Amino acid sequence: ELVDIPEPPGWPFVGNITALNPDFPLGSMTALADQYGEIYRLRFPGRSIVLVSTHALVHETCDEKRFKKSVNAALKEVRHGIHDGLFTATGPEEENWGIAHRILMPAFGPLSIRKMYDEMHDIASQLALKWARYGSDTPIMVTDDFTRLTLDTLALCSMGYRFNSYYSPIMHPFIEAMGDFLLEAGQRGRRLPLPAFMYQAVDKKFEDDIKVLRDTARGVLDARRAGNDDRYDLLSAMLKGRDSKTGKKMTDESIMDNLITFLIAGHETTSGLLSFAFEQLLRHPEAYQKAQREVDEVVGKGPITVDHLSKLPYINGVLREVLRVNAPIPAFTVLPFEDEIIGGKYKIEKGETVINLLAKSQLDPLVFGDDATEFKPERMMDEPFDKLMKEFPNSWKPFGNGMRGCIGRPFAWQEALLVMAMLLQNFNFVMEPGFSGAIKQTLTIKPKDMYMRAILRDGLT
Ligand code: MNH
Repeated sequence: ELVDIPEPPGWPFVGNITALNPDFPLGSMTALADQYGEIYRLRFPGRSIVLVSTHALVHETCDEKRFKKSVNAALKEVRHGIHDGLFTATGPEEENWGIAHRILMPAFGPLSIRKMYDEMHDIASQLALKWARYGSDTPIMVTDDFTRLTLDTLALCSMGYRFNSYYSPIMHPFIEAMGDFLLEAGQRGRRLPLPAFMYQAVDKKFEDDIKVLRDTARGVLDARRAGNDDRYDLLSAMLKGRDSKTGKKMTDESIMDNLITFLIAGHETTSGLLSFAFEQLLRHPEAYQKAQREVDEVVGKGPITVDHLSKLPYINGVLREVLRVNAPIPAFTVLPFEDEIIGGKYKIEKGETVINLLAKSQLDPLVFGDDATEFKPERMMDEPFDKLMKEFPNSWKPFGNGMRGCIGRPFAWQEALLVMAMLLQNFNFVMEPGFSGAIKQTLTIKPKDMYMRAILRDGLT
């Protein structure tokens, strides 16, 4: 028996557009889920979306035989700048996606990422040095400094480029252009239908920002080709790699698309993960103590090596639990190849966008119990985590799904473990009073206006 999917009442012409707070659409989406339940539909001019909030329904839409990634309205705008790069490609029907995917999978494998350890360590120690120099009286804008860290790490490890962001209040022109480009891409989807000339100035700026991104990538690529250095990074993997299936190499355009893609896809997400991790540890002193004790026991006072990182089971649990309760990408979108029925009773039409609301489904009490909303790193340590993945596949999806899942996961994991270990080893942290717990949403989410202070434990190691 089919059941109608609930729909909040809308307005003529604009439908449910006013149901979403433009500054924090996620908040509106979860509130509507609380009101309407496991599934509901929103209608906008010319399209509709279905939002699902339970593990059972998300599990169904993760079936890649029935559903595929949907390049949503914001991602379509991002395509103006990075085309069919890995993140924004529609799927295997775009040949460049497959070529890049096959060439880059090994380059993002754990063994290749290990080779990037020294450069990750370089950027992480610069952050520790900066915070040590601040002294314990200076409130640290946590998310901004983590974003400098993740951007500088990505640029160095992907193409040997140094943004040197830490000591500059003005971001590097590339970073500035990237931020403005992403902001405008998000805003275009909400444009009022005014005559084109009204948007001339913002459109020009959009094109100019894209030019800065591409000119920078082109410059790095040309310089690498002209030089004869033999460094290993993602750029060299792309320049040298040949696709096992088609025998083709990546084109220069595709290499540039993907260089920019890594910076876009990898910086806010990892920065959000680290920021939420410190928020949670500071809210849960017991977890904080355990994490710090683990670093003291495993690493002690000396330098952190890549081998230490595989011996931090509790911090692994912390990071996974943070991604469960505060996924930086709190939803991902798919669409059905054909008309579909999910949950045995809800009909979704071919091509209609389905939003998997991780911010709800990853808190499903049927999977995580009555304490599903609480932060408990123990439940995400290796053994219970492996059990969870077997018992409830697709209950933890912060890296997305299947072949369109995150290619940068080992990169992000190594970086996050290293930074957690280094900061806990060297500092004690306190939350600066006044933090409201609010969230800032762009393409990702992160804590809004969170400041903390860093107190050196001994000297810096
Ligand atoms: Mn990442 C895809 C989350 C770090 C590069 N990433 C995805 C998706 C999610 C995601 C979710 C799927 C999006 C979708 O279905 O539309 N990514 C994360 C998180 C972190 C992260 C939570 C850190 C924590 N990602 C990184 C890093 C890089 C990266 C670091 C690059 C170095 N991610 C990608 C790319 C894709 C992706 C590239 C697209 C892969 C594909 O579709 O082929």
